[in-house]
Amino acid sequence: MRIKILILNLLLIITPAFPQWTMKGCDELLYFNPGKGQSFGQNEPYFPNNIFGLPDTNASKNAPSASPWQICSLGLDGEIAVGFSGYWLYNIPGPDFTVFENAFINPANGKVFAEPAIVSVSIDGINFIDFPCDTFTLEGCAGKTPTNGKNNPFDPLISGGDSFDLDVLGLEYIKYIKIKDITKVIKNNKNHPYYDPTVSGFDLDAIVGLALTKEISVDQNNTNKLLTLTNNKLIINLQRQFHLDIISIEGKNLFHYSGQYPTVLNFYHYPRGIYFIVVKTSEINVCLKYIKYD
Ligand SMILES: [Ca+2]
Ligand SMILES: [Ca+2]
Repeated sequence: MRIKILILNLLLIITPAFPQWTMKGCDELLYFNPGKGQSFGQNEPYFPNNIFGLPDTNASKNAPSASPWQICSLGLDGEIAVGFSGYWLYNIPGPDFTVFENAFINPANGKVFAEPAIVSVSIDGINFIDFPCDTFTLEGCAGKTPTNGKNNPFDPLISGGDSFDLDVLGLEYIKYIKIKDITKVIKNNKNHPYYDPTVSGFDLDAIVGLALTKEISVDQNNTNKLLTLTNNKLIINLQRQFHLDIISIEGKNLFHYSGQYPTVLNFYHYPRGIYFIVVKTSEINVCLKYIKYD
């Protein structure tokens, strides 16, 4: 069986020291499909800057963000996907990103006014994997924890919002985050613990990444000095300690290798599909994306 490896895209991710993570709010819109019943903050001049960057600093559990300059309502069943332009989000110990909605404590009944959503993540922006979300308790969903806008938005212990850990899905790296409104599970069920007839859909304030690494596109020939990917072999010409991971299109770590000498790795036994090869040293992160087919 003849196997060809087609390099579709070659990316070089460089960090001055490893690990050194960037923390920031999302700043890339992949797509937005508004739902029904609400159009607050969905258009210019508010959108999409109202969901980029950090959460509303005036938001609290008693005074939720209510400005179209800060909030975009997804509407019932609305869906939005965003990313961090030129960055990858990595799985570090503990939470990896936080989703800020404008949940608040309803003074009339002391309950959280929740407009929940399912959170999903993706490497390619096409195939998304859902975080488990209990539609009754809202455990694992976004949109149930108020924002503490005066606190550090990069500290999940005090920032408020709902934080997510890629460990739950067994993923090492992602590029995109999707928010899908499921507020109808509350609105249409009088027995729901969060029931409120006035809920109208998830209101997105911000999504903050806690471990991002910048990617820089480089000429393929330059990268080939360090890495050569040909047919079913990867030749690594590094003369120092390195770590290599092979990541599936779903973000799962298929293989890990540590070494310090020039090495040849065979991939002939991998089924056809899209893979990512991440090579790290003390100074660089290199990520190769390729399609293998026969
Ligand atoms: Ca905002
Ligand atoms: Ca994590």
